[in-house]
Amino acid sequence: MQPEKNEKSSTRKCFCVLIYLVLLSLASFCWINLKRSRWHPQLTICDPQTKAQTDVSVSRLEHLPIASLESMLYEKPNALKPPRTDVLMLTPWLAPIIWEGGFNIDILNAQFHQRNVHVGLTVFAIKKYTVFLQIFIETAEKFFMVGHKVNYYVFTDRIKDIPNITVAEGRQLVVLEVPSYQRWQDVSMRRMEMIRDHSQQRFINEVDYLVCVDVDMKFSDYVGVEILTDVFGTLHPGFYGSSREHFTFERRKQSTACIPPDEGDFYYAGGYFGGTVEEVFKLTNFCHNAMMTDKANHIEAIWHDESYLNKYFLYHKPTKILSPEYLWDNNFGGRDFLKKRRFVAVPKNHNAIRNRRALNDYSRLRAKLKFLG
Ligand code: 48C
Repeated sequence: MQPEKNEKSSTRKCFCVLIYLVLLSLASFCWINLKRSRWHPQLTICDPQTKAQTDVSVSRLEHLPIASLESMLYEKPNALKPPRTDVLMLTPWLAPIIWEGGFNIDILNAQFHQRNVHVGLTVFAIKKYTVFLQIFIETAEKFFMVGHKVNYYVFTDRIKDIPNITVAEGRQLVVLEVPSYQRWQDVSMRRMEMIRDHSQQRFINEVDYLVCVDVDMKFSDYVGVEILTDVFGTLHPGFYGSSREHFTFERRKQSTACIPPDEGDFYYAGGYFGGTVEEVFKLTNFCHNAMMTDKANHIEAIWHDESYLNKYFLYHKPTKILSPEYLWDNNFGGRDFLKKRRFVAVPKNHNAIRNRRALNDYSRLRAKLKFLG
């Protein structure tokens, strides 16, 4: 009995040792993989679930296009010497302010051509303002986003008064028929609603960026892809040097456009804003809804759509700001800091326009100029 019993116990011992060795090798195999995976994520990991996730994320990244520019020669930027010291080049929230000398257009054009960017330029020519379209489009052909794809979106109530202008290759003139309003203030304010609705119905499928401007203007120097960003505003030419309390914000608490006297970064012009279609949709939707709330409460902000735009930009900061180079009135004359006048007001023949708006504008601009000293 004894030898048999010994034999059984030695077999049992061998079996236990074998199990122990298998478990040890399995544990060490997992430990090594876990350790190595920390440094080489593409390696397979014990847990099949984690492996699947890793594979997916790697494959999604692999399909990203590699953004690379062709070699080009230009002056080296100097990390210790800013291109300009006479003007503010960057806001406290790190949004560039766009001035001549502050950017290299060749680099920017290469970047935006690589993205095959398509830009929409919206302009409203309601009632007698159709008279401004010929100069507006002709000068845009010469100076606006030259070499890039551009859609001119002309909103009008007078289709037959739209001049027949042939635009260059890669550009198209789209005429959008919209209703007019009796009051010039309503014509101006309803632009927000119309840009919002058309952004949703059409622009989102046709262009990447929108630039939304007044029509009684002309381009007089280059306006290019340097202005493109998520969302931008433009410094009003009458207030770039004003202190905050001199900004003509809406101050009545009853209005949705109200800005308290101790708030405000800059005074933005109502006639020049833009950005991606998505961001312009959000901006115009906010402004339109704010206007409708005020209308229901029988109040209208002091400077109409411009007041609501300034309220929006106070709490939804622009990611770029255009300098007064991008919106100027030659009646103000020149300034040392104004190296370029890219987009300027067209002298209004009040009789031709027969619209109180022009006269009001003039008295308004004169009233504002007193702050310039
Ligand atoms: O198209 C019209 N028709 C009008 O009767 C009144 C305004 N407008 C649009 O709103 C034009 O696009 C104007 O440029 C804009 C309001 N802006 C101005 O009148 C001055 N540029 C401030």
